[in-house]
Amino acid sequence: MKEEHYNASDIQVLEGLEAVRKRPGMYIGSTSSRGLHHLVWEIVDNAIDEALAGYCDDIEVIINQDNSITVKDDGRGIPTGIHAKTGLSTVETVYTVLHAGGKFGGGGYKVSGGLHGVGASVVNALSTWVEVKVYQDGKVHMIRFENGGHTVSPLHVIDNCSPDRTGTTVTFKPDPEIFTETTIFDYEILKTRIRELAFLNKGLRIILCDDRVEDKKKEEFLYEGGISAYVEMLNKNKTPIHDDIIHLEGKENDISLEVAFQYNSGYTSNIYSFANNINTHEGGTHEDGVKLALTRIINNYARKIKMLKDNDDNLSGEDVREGLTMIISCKISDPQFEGQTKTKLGNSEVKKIASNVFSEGFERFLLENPEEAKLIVEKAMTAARARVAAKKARELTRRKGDLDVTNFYGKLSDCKSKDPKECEIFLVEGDSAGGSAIKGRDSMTQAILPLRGKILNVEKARLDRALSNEEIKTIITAFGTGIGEDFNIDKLRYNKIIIMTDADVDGSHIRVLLLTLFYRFFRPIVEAGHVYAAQPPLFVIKHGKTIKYVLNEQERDEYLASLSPNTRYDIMRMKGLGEMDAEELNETTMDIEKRVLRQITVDDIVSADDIFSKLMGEEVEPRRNFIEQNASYVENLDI
Ligand code: 28F
Repeated sequence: MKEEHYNASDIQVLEGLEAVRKRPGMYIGSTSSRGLHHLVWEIVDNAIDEALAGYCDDIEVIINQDNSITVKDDGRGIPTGIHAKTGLSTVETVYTVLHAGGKFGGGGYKVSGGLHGVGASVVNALSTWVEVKVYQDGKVHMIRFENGGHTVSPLHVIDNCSPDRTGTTVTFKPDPEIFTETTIFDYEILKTRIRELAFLNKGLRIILCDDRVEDKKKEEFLYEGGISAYVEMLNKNKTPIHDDIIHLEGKENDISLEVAFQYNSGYTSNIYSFANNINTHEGGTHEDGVKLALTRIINNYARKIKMLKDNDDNLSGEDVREGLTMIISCKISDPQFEGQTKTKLGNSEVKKIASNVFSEGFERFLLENPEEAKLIVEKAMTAARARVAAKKARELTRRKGDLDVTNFYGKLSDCKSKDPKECEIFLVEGDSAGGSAIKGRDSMTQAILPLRGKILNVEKARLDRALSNEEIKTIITAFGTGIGEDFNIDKLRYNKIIIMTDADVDGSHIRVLLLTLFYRFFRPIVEAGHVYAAQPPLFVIKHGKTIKYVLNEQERDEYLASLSPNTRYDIMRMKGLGEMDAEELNETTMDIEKRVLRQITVDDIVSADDIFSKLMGEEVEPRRNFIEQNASYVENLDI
């Protein structure tokens, strides 16, 4: 190893980045696929900051063939001069000193998200190599780091460029020693977040390229309409009840708030909020302020135009949010993220500001658009009547034992343990599979709920109608969380909810109906990752005395290839859960040690909502298009 002369700042640099390599989870959440993709967001956030500062219009993200990532922006370019404090170039400082990223130093602030905004130096620490090019003053400056952030070639000019070209290009290769689960980037994950960032930053063009595939994939995301375009996309398969997408924005002492929304004829509420471009899944003060104002304004207006009589009860928050698609975007200099997954905005001063900004804009909209206003109030009042009806029906699903016991307990074979952390419930299609599951299960921790009838399609139903469906009532009672206004995830009686249906068309239909129910009425359960799909085997291969169950074609072919050519295999396609006896069902699909479960997540709010609306919604056209476009992907369609 050649003689290294480290000065004080070198040692501080190495200790800083070494700390990141020792405990990467502290800086990027985890070293799973999620953490891997987080590296991209750290770099993209820096480019977005440059766009927010008004100096960059185009960002490009390229997945290179070796799964390194290149991010380009056409901003000012990271300053190439010497950084006063470190004696290094600013570029080298930003990439080697932890927390040096803070773009505008003390004065300004980083508005884009990122986990604690430690940014570029963390990416450097967790990469086998990083190359930064800065286009400035007609020159291309380059610096290269290797092995977790060591500068191997300090910033130097490598080329000329046109004098008016400025910007920053960063290429990095995540370190496989850190990202042991995977270092392969997922195009859909990158696409989802990039599209969301384009919605949240109107007018910003972000291009995503995948150079790993033959016909190099390239998609451009640019929404002049910003979050109004987001609402338009979310409502594209629904029936709006008023034409315009309402767009409100305002700013009070350094906090800016933007809201876009449109009511549709559906019954569900799709409100998504963001703080500094981060998806605040758990809500927070921005969302609370808007919701409070929405309820107050609609009640005031309804009373003013005498649609609500003096002795009528107020419309509830749930009533005024029925059929509402809304995006809330807040930009704030010192965001406090709270909650289980750090996705709840905690700044208390935001609530009043959000309420003021929203009230002022929405009151004006209602006064200027009496027709739309009337439609919105009418919808809320219909929802209120249904809510009252649902309240009566809901009493029946409360798990206080006052339910008619035979009806409920005849259906659920509960587990002995009462500790939710270890219990799981299987929702099983049909009585015969239900019977085998009850016989084959571990009765200490596994509950079985056989589903006899079809689950109602709740995409098109209000809660009161959903509660009239026996299967749904039984499911709600079994979960123990209550539903609607009473919903409380802390009362969930099972850690895992496992949908166990056949791989055929009927089974898939029941699974989608259940997922629609969960997505519409139990979304926090899905977002917390409690919902799974069991993977019953598709084939059984018998040769000699060996019986091998495999999940799908790929596993079948891999297994067959592993057998010596002279063994005579016969392969049988499993007909369904009902065909397996208790032993087999347990062995292949239920036993915690042997089974394969697929966790259901709602990461992509746009496509999840999109798919449910298309497949389960009112409009036939979008459903036909979706099926035509996706028919080629369907395998094992078993009519
Ligand atoms: C592909 C990733 O990282 N873009 C960036 C800039 C621009 C400036 C900057 C960045 C100043 C003192 C920290 C330029 N001119 N894309 C990027 N573009 N950082 S990162 O400044 C760095 C700060 O220390 C910039 C004038 N002001 C800021």
